[in-house]
Parts: sequence; C-alpha cells; structure tokens
Amino acid sequence: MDTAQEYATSYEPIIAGAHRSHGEHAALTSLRDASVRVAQPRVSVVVPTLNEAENLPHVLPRLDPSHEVIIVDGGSSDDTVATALRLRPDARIVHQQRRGKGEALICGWNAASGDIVVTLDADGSAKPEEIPAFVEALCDGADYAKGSRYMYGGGSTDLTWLRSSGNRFLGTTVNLLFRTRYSDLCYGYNAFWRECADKLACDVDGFEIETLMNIRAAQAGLKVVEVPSYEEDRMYGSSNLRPIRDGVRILRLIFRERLRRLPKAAPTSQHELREAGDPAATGTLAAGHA
Ligand SMILES: Nc1nc2c(ncn2[C@@H]2O[C@H](COP(=O)(O)OP(=O)(O)OP(=O)(O)O)[C@@H](O)[C@H]2O)c(=O)[nH]1
Ligand SMILES: [Mg+2]
Repeated sequence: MDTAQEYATSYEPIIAGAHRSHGEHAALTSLRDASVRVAQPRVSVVVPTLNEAENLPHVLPRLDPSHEVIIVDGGSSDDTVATALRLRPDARIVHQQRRGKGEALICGWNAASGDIVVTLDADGSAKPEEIPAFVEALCDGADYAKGSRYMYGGGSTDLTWLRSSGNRFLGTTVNLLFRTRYSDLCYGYNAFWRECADKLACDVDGFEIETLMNIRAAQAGLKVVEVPSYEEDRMYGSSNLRPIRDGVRILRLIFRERLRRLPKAAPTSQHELREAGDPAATGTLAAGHA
C-alpha cells in the first residue's frame, strides 16, 4: 500500500485557533498569500546534525533527489559533513554559529530556497517516506503541517515513559493556555510554507524550538494540520536531549509565551492612587508593600 496515500486519507485537521468563529477563521486563512503556493512546490529538507555520520547513510539516500537538502551542522567531531556530501553531493552545508537544535533549524530554514520547508532529524528516527504526506497536507490548504505520534497511523518506539508523560503534560498545558488541540507537542518532524517562517518568528536555541513553533503558529492564526507520523529508535549514537533539563526549559518557554500575550497593566503609581482617593486601591498597594 502506498504510504503517502495511507497517511493522506487519515489526516485529522486541527485548526490551531479552533475557538474562533468560522468567519474569523476564514479571515485568518486569507492571510495566506496564495500566489506563492505553487502546484508543484519545491521542497527543502532541513536536517540538523550533531555527530550523525553513522546514521546519515540510513537517511539521506531515502530523500527524494529533487529535494533541496540542507545539513545544519552543530560542530560535529565525527565525519558527519563529509558523509553528508558523499551521500548527497548537492547538499548545502550550513554551520550554525551557536549551539542547540533550535538555532540549527532557524539557520536551516533561513538558508532554504524551497517553497516548503521540512524539518527532519538525522538519527534515523523519522521516516523520509512520510514527507509526501506533509507536502500534501500543505498543498491541501494548511500553512503548517505538524507530525503527531499520537494519531491513528502514527506511533513511536523511541518515547520512554518519562518522555511521553512529559510531552503529554506539556502538550496539555499548551492546549489549555493557548486553546489549541495539539495531540503531540515536542516532535521534530514538521513542515510549513517557507513564507510562514516570519510568522513563526522563532528565537530559541534549544529543544524548545518545536514547542515555540506550535505556539507561535497558533498565535499567528496559521492553519495547522496534524499528520500521523511513526518515530523509530535512534539508530546509532546517543541522544542530545536531557528530559528533565529540557522539559523545564520548555515549561518556562510556555509561560513566557503566555505572559507575552497578556496586555500590559497600565502603570499606576502609589502617588496617583492616593490622589484619586481610592481607599481600596491604596489598600492594595499597602498590602503589596507589607
Ligand atoms: N546542528 C545541531 N543539531 C543538533 C543539535 N542537537 C541535536 N541535534 C540534532 O537534532 C536531531 C534531534 O536530536 P536528538 O539527539 O536525536 O534528540 P531526540 O530525538 O530527542 O533524542 P533521541 O532519543 O536520541 O532520538 C538530531 O538530528 C541531532 O543530530 C545541535 O546542537 N546542533
Ligand atoms: Mg532523535
């Protein structure tokens, strides 16, 4: 059975701003510039790498030769870059300036020239054969197609109990605070129209990047569709993710983003409140100083 078709039939559209009325949503989708959405979009695959020389032979040959491949290397000490160029002599190599997967992805999609940007891990856990399903979701009208391991047709052998519980907790927190309906929050397999990169406006360096993409997509009113995805174990090497440290970073980011959206309280000095002669307000201030 053709994998792309199988996934294509099981899309479950998730509108990030699902609380909006139909009219509001229609207005938001019209934000999209249909003129740059061509019938046969060019696809750029951004692959962040940190010591993935052993894994790349299991990943790069499975990519469509017509796709632009951008390897963003984080200063690998093994043969990652040479291996990538041996397997895909046309690959563009980008050396990130700082450290972290987040900065790597941002560098990658800044370098991309395709109409669509796909983010794909280099460790063999994500299946390149799923790319057509992401592209099809975008061509069907989504601005941003996010992979989900929790949908029918998706799954993972790589999620430990700790990671899965943390992901669900963080995902529920985002859904409550941003009124989204994401089934998977911290997953690295995603795709979007390149012109949407500005709206995602990502500015973090670490593994919190996918969470930020998902939050900003909702805040920008992008049409988000989830695509089922099956994640395998990393093939060789060890994980760069530290679940507790990175989970805390993600939680802090979620609250930072939530507070960023709140309107700032009008500046009110103690002097102004006293002049207004509002005893309740003065009392509040007094309590605040106690
Ligand atoms: N350029 C760059 N890539 C990175 C960095 N950290 C991680 N990556 C890559 O980002 C992808 C995801 O990182 P992983 O270490 O696999 O994290 P994970 O998928 O949560 O952990 P695993 O269970 O090992 O799969 C891989 O392709 C890494 O090589 C970094 O600092 N810079
Ligand atoms: Mg991985």
